[in-house]
Amino acid sequence: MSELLNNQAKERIYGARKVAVLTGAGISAESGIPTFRDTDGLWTKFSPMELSSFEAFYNNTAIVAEWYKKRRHIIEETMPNPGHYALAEIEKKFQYFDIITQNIDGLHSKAGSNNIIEIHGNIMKNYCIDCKKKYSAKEFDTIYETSVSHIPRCNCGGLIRPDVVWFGELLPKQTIEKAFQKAEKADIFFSIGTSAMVRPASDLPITAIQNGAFLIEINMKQTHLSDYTHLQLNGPSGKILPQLLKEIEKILHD
Ligand code: BV8
Ligand code: ZN
Repeated sequence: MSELLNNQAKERIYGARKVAVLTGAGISAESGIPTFRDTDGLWTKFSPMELSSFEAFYNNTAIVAEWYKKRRHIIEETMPNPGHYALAEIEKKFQYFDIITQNIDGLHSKAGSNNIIEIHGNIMKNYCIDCKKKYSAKEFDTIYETSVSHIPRCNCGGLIRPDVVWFGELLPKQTIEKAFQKAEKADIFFSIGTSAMVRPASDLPITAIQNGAFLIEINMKQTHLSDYTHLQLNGPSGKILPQLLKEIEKILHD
């Protein structure tokens, strides 16, 4: 495989102290988790608004609860892929390295990454919409299986929902503020496996370049972001990231 990085990228990596990464569903595709918009994506069967919104949950609780339970069971069986593991290694090469992920699958921490900002939440966590009591995935499943018509309710009577950010919901204030701070200060910003269509996540790479970052995109194809990037690496992240790790090691050890 020819070298991924051009001289400009090598220089920027050599001098970088702060690196931030935005990941999307594409980085988990090679772990077997369907993305959202690809042809075999989750949303080909349902539209996002039908399932990933509070209204959908409130009006079709059993359907939405089942959809998340099904997705979670797929996720519980999946392992990180070489792309996740390579990122966990690349983290060690820089003084400051943060992963801002749109994914709710927890695969970055399973792969050993430390500084992870889950801006859309985590599918393993659940809480009561009334009293905010937290419920583990296991507790949720038990309540779901034993509840009347699979409407998962807290002992206070409130509905139990997944701790994820739905369309039309605000992202947790501290979490998104921290993500924008990382983007503002980044010397290098990677956008990996995201169609860059969902806001405010998709504003992060733009914020990074507006503050002088070198923007590298890793994706199978062009996205909304591609015209703004300094370097486009096209291909599966599970293949590109291990190669990128080798090239970064070479730059920083030479
Ligand atoms: C907000 C958690 C303020 C849940 C997710 C109209 C009405 C209501 C809202 C809006 C509106 N217009 C705009 C908005 C704002 C809205 C938005 O951006 N909508 C878009 C669709 C236009 N955003 C929000 O609502 C956010 N909140 O703004 O609050 C507000 C309030 C009210 C009204 C307006 C604003 C909340 C957004 C969070 C939604 N929750 N997830 C769950 O997962 O179930 S979003 C969900 O979809 C994911 O988390 C992810 O963020 C997004 C999917 O995007 P990607 O990760 O990029 O995945 P995708 O499949 O699209 O792309 C995969 C990419 O990978 C592709 O490019 C592919 O080429 C590439 N790829 C595939 N394989 C590989 C690969 N690359 C490399 N290697 C591979 N192997
Ligand atoms: Zn409750």
